[in-house]
Amino acid sequence: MIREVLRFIIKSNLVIEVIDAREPDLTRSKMIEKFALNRNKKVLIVLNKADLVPRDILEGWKKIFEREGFPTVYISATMHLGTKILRDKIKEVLRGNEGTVIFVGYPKTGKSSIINALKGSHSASTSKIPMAHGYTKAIQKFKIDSKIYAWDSPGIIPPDGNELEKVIRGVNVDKLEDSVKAAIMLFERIRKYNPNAISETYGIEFNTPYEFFEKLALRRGWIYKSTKEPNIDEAAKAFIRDYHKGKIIYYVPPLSMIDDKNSSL
Ligand SMILES: Nc1nc2c(ncn2[C@@H]2O[C@H](COP(=O)(O)OP(=O)(O)OP(=O)(O)O)[C@@H](O)[C@H]2O)c(=O)[nH]1
Ligand SMILES: [Mg+2]
Repeated sequence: MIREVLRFIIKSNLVIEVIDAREPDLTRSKMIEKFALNRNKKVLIVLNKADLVPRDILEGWKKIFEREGFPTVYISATMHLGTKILRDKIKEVLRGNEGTVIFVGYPKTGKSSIINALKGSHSASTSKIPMAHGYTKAIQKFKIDSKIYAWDSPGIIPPDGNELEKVIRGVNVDKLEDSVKAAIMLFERIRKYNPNAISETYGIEFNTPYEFFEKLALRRGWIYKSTKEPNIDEAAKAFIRDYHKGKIIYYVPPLSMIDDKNSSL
């Protein structure tokens, strides 16, 4: 799967790396960045889900990535905020030249939502691309500007790292060995950065993560028929899915901003 992504990077002129603005450090892929830069491809970073993060924090991350040499924009694909800025940035980075763009990123960072937001009324064109197994599948390109196209199917980077990192990197919850354990790790991380996020999102009061998942399961009617116990596994999965859907508001500030403003974090 990753090989397919690398092949598209090689065929493109610009790589747009989509990351989750709540967790920029954990949802960027330095491997993909290096691969692209080594092949003389430009890399533009998009911090998506910006509706969940305050502007000064977004500006802080943008500065950090730009200092590293990556042009960076932040947007909210689902709220259609920043799409013009993104379009203009793509033009600027390509310096008026013709080009094809590939969107890459971990699952659930919002690649498809961005593509949909950018498509708007622009027409799509099709080209035949040979795929694995000897089949030829039509891969759509769509127009971003008069001379700029983007591949319609984004490159998905398989989630790697430890259990918590995999969850933050959009792993499919059904692939987790122990979804309750993983959900508790996510729960603790969210609570560290926004102590009220979970109770506010769900309107549930609790003292422990376990109690939260029990109450969530009971409220949704997820109960084992035989024992009448709450199915906390189902609740844990739903919680992780809600996180992926951008329903839980918290963010990790850049280290430099933590030191400046709030050394207790
Ligand atoms: N709050 C918020 N949620 C968003 C935003 N963009 C996408 N989402 C949500 O995040 C989830 C994933 O979005 P997708 O566009 O499907 O992400 P993707 O990167 O294409 O995901 P894969 O195809 O699984 O790799 C969806 O539930 C979106 O509604 C955003 O700007 N803000
Ligand atoms: Mg997608």
